[in-house]
Amino acid sequence: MITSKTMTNLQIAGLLRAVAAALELEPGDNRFRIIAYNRAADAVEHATSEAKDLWDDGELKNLPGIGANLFAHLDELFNTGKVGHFEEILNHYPPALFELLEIPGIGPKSAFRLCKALGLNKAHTAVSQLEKAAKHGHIAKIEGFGADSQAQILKSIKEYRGRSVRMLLPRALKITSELTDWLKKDPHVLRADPLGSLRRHCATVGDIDIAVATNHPKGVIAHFSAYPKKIRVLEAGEHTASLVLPGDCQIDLMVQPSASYGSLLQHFTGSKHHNIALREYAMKKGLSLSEYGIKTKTGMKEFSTEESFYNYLGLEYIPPELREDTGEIKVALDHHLPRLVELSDIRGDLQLHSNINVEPGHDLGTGTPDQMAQKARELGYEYLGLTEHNPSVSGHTAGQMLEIIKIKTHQISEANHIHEKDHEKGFPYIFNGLEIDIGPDGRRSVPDSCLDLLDYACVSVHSSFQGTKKLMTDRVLSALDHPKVRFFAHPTTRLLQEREGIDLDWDRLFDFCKTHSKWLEIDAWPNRLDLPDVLVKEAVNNGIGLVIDTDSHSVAEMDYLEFGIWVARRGWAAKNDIVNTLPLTQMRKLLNKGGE
Ligand code: DGT
Ligand code: CA
Ligand code: CA
Ligand code: ZN
Repeated sequence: MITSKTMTNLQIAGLLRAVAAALELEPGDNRFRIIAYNRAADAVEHATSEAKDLWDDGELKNLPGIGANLFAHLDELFNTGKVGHFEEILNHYPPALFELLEIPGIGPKSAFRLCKALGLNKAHTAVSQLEKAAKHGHIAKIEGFGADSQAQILKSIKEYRGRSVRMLLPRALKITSELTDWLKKDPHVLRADPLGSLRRHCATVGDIDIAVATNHPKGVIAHFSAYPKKIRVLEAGEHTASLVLPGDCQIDLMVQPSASYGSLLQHFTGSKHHNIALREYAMKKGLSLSEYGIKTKTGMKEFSTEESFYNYLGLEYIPPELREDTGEIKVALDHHLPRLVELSDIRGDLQLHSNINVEPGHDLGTGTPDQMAQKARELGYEYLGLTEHNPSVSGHTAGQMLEIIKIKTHQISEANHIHEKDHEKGFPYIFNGLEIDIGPDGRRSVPDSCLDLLDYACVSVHSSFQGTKKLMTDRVLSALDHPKVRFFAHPTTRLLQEREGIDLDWDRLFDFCKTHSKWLEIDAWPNRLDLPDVLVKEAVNNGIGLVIDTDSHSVAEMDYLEFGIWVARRGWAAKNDIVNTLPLTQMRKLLNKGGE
């Protein structure tokens, strides 16, 4: 394995996983080290900053999942480009072995035996050599393998080659709701609920897991396996089954009777790290956890609900979004979990693009202000904010921009005036906002004279994504520095599965927001979900106000707000942390004050 001083997070995660795999083959009991390495790999892979940058800034130690030992190894890596201890372990095994581990179903032990039997040594060709050997029937002849595992390996290689990326939530939710409709056609299905990352509302989902409560597991598994949209049945056992749907989407089903349904939900909601931590906590109390219940000295206790399961352990109920082993067990033990924000707490949407033609450089909305207000009313909001993109810089002089904003301001005040009598009857109030591009030099893309006409503005980066952390942060802070600019929209600029986003000095940004009462947006657009959950948690810890909005460019998209709620919940946000849970009267006061 080639290592260097400048390894990326993904490469480091791969390195740590390789060491964990090698440790499985090393003599002695390495269980805890294997867990620690895999865990560190996850932590590094999911970190929002590059480990190298954290190390540069002396902050690598604070990354959860990196203990003293691992820190010493990474320190060596960034200093010298190598980790002596890793090399010593990895050198016991051929590079081909680590490549075979990419194939689903092949673990370190089988990979080792395959490499030995087939003489596989080099990386990069190992998978094709394995495939060739399987096609020629060589694998069936290796001791401990046989024809069945040979066929399975061929299938898995095919899957590995066509492996799809993780799913975004709207697709996962659609698939789940269609499948749930199908499941409910079977009268023996008493309940059906999502599990895993989908239930925890992670930004992306690897596969879909579903729980069913039933007293007829056999029949339910048969009904599930007969799902008309399936491509094939991967597995159908007594309590579990798996299907593949078009687009390489896997669905895992777990069934159990109602009496133990609570522990089933708990066990397969995960996350893996939460479950490991919970298991350790329970073990200290002499209890052992499983999907069937809690084993005590006197026998097995069953739980029909998750609440009773957690309560039995002396913990308050932990909402799925918090189950990531970031301190939730300790806080639940003290009964101090926040009451997480809910969709019904939201009083208005503050980032909406209507079709008021402000001649923007990009993306005008399609709905009229009235249509958007009507939709806001249906959603039960008291207000909405229209934040079209600023008039394009290249196409307008400062004077022309001011004229355009004057017209928009007039249009919005007319709309409010027409509906004035209706406000008491629930017609929402429209705020006059604007989404302003942050220029490469940190300048706002409209003259300040325009801002004077607005109720508020938000600023955001839509171009020039490259730049050092310092430069990018300077840019953002400079653009935020105006009393009418109330929040920073889609702060990382990430596009899930497309663009990683910009590098900012978050501590500096948080400090600035705190000192100047600026808010950060949680953009609920499912491809953005920006701020990401991990940063939401930091913002909440720093006492920074957050705005959850949809960034809608059409009326229908206004339904997406709940995706933002989930991100906020994953970041431990309570109602008080979310600015747009304030009622209209308070929001008006807050915006009219400017700068406060
Ligand atoms: P994903 O699918 O990659 O987005 O992430 P999850 O969290 O849905 O993970 P998944 O589908 O592998 O497993 C679902 C949950 O089941 C996981 O969060 C932890 C829990 N779990 C508990 N025991 C086991 C086990 O033995 N195998 C698996 N695969 N999951 C287990
Ligand atoms: Ca899953
Ligand atoms: Ca699964
Ligand atoms: Zn934007």
